[in-house]
Amino acid sequence: MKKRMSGFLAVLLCAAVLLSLFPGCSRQAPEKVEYLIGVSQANMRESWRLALIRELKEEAAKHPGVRLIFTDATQNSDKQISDIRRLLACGVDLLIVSPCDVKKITPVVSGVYKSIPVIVMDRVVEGYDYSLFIGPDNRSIGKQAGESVLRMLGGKSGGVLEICGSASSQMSGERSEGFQSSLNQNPNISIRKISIENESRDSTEDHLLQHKSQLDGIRVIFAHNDYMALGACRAIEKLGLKNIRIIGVDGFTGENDGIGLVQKGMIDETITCPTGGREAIQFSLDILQNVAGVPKQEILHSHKVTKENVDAFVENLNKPQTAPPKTIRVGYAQVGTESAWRLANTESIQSAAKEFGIQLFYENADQSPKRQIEAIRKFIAMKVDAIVLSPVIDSGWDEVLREAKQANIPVILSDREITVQDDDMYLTFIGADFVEEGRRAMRWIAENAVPANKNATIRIMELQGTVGASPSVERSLGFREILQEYPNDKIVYTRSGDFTYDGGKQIVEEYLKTHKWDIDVVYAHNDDMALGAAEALEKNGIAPGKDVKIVSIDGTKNALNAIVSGKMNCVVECNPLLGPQLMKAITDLMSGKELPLRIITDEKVFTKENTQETIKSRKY
Ligand code: GYE
Repeated sequence: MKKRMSGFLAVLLCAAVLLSLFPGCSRQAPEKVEYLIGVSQANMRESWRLALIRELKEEAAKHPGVRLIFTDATQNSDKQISDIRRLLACGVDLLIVSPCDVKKITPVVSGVYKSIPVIVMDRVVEGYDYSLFIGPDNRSIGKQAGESVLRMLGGKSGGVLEICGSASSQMSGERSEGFQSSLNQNPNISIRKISIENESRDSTEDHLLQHKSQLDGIRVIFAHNDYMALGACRAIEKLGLKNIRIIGVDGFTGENDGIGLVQKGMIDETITCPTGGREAIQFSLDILQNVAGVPKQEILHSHKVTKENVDAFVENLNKPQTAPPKTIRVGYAQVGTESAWRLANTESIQSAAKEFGIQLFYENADQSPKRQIEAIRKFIAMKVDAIVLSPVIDSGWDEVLREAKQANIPVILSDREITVQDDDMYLTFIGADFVEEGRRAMRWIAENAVPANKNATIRIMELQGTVGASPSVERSLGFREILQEYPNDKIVYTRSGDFTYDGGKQIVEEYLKTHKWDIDVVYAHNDDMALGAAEALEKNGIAPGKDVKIVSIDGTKNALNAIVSGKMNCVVECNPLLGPQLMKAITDLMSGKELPLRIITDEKVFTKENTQETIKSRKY
């Protein structure tokens, strides 16, 4: 009895301590708390992070029963790790974390993700052990700034000063990469770089006043955030220098924030970097209420705001959302009918259009890019409200997309990506991370295809998809990225099977015409080619899944059944059911809502250990 009393007192004491540490920790607060969300912020010093906190609070306030608890890691990873532990001890239902240092926080996030959902903000952790990542595309921000510098210098030579943030910052590294990739177009530009560890206005101003020679010959400054841009502006003023253009990043509307500085003419341009706070709360509720269609990554758009468009930008910011038009008309240029995945993808998009009451004009291009271009021109002539393109290959789209842009018809990419001169040729991409799919396939091979003796080589046959199609290009890239870590594993034969069953079959038959079978692993860019290859192997007395390992990508029912029957060994999922997300995005767009730059779907890896339970409910 005495022992039980002391135990109860100890729990009471703990609860009291937690309550004192986190007053919000109590679920018994005045109004009933339904969801307790912990927010671990890297620091509460930077304006961008304070804006994120503000937006999280504003959005949460719209949802009764949602309670947020914040921690401030003061830019110290060890503190952030203990903050996260304390939030867990507080019994939060979901964790939102904006990492100080992604390398140090990654294992902690993976651990937490085993017990509760985790939303990662701003800087993505390594791997995919989290529920959702919301953040900017820092390379695109740097690239846009570089394009502005090229425009400002008008192709002439000139000195450019890049004011970077902390040298260890993932954000700054990526912005620099994007910046450099644009400036490479004009070799006459000389770049000078400085790094301001705390990324603040005053440190930037002080640094430039103490090292004014760093401004010699400088015509344009690109600062990785608006506060460093303001610091540079103040230093230039104090030094009496003239005609130096300044570009910042973040684009908040306060007096001394990016938009305000552009409106006052203190800086020439800012590139917006939205916080994603609103989306984080909306998705937190979707996750906690098991709403379908939560993506794996939501990459937010960044816009250039200049003297010329600042007023229109601010006006648009404050524009209330409108009801979508009664009937939304959408032109949909599909790849073809080449695989089970494709058929499921088309079905998902057509049925979701019905559900959303969207009028869909569907064109099947039978894997011909030319027919897709014709289809898009037809949609432009029909004056549809939006065009959805699933491009057969990734290049050759600039001209026809420019026509769609001139006709003011937004283009959304579904499933596959393209390379275009101007990134604003399309609005959003919804689909998978094909590079990661390739990595996952090779990671499985590295762990499961063990050579007969340690010096033996694992011989891999690669069945590639359509040449020039983004899934083929990127599944090859991701696969080779991991392959290089395993010198004993070699791709000895690679051919394109065009993502078709017959294509996969023919490759194996071709090989056996001139070779005796000496392949340890067949890596197929999709299930259909893998199943075709398996048929050809069986016909030649080689047991697929046993004599040779079969690894593919998609996750169709046929392939999952082949895993259960032992004819295939691993299938990396690529989700074809993009319909609901696509139709929601189009409806949002038609209501005046800003769409993210990229929406990346959530996917699994199937092996004999975890396939059986999935097959029954598999829709495709
Ligand atoms: O893997 C394949 C289809 O674009 C992701 O295309 C899609 C691919 C998919 O032919 O089955």
